[in-house]
Amino acid sequence: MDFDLTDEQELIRATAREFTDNEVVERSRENARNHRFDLELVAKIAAQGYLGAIIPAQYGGAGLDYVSYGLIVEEIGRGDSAIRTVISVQTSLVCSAILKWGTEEQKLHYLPKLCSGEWLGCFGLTEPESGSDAASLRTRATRTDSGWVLNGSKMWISMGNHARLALIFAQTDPTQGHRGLACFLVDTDQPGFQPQEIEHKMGLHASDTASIALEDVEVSDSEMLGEIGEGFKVAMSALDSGRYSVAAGCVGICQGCVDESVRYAQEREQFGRPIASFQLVQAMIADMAVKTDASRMLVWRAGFLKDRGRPNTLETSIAKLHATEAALECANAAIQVHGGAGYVDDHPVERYFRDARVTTLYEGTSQIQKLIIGRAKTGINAFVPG
Ligand code: COS
Repeated sequence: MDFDLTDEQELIRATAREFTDNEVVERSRENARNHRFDLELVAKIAAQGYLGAIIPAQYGGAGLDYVSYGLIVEEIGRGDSAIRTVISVQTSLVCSAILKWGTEEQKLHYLPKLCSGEWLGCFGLTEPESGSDAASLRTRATRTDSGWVLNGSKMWISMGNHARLALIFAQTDPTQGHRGLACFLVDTDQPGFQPQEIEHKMGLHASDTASIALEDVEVSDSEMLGEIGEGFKVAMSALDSGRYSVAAGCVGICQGCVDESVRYAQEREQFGRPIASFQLVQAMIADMAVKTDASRMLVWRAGFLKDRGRPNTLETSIAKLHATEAALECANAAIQVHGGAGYVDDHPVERYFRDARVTTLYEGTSQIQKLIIGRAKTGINAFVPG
């Protein structure tokens, strides 16, 4: 077993770290305070090649392996989860789905625009009445003479207001359950595509989150991704990549909590000495360090499997479950180390806490990850239809 990164991976990590320190950290507090979806920063991220890291060069991507992608996402996640969400959605949910399921024509048409950042994409799976039970979604795709028409609504869609391309999952035949679902590549310029900003979120203030109404949105047959009935598999395979990306971003939050807590504990003095010298403070930092390392190892294992084309849904769920819960625990502990100072945004730890909170919800809740893991271990499916 080799825990060393290659020279190229070390360089990619160092570059992403420098970029994060110089460009992302700089802006994160103000963007969060102003609820600003920073398109200028998105353009810089695209210029770095971070929107299509795992997409082959022939389609405009950087052609990197999954471990390298995870290293990039970890660094950006340390800087700002809101902008990390852009990378995760664009690269993992949108680009990886097109790469896996698209025709050659679709790949050549969409991927270069997405990798370059010319277009943003969003992933329209979740609905007001369908979250964990993704197969129960109600958006309908109805056959027409020239293709399909979509009607329904989507909820909690990252980048839904700015995306030029939306992957919309819709039911073609309700009697077929998950085998009736299809995925459509929807041009968001159409009048029937109506996104609306979701306001008053607890965290990710600098990210764009939308609800989307779909009213008679027309799509052609050539805009279907995969075949009729393959929509659920498109979604699940995209989530295999998306959950990995969220997990890697959470390793970044964990690492940020360690770094910030160590720095603060060394500087802050109480009872005549730095609080870093107190055993109870060291215990909190040690717990954070262990959680960070364990999460990172799980992410690297999942990346290792992906790079070898081996099954990894279980390992990805394990990494996502552990890293997201660890991020929340580390952020909570980091605020404790900072005391009152951690309760305002002078330090990033309060933002880490608010931004980490959603990660145990989106791309499959912690409970869903546990049931995926439990099913794999026991062989018994706990997702029994009611
Ligand atoms: N990749 C490709 N195909 C997959 C897959 C994967 N990772 N996981 C499952 N499938 C396929 C299965 O092979 C099966 O195929 P068949 O129809 O040929 O048998 C089909 O999909 C159904 O699989 P499964 O039985 O696992 O489906 P379930 O209904 O049991 O899935 C869960 C239930 C809860 C796992 C699923 O609905 C889920 O992940 N929900 C959470 C959704 C989510 O993460 N939402 C967040 C949205 S993005 S913010």
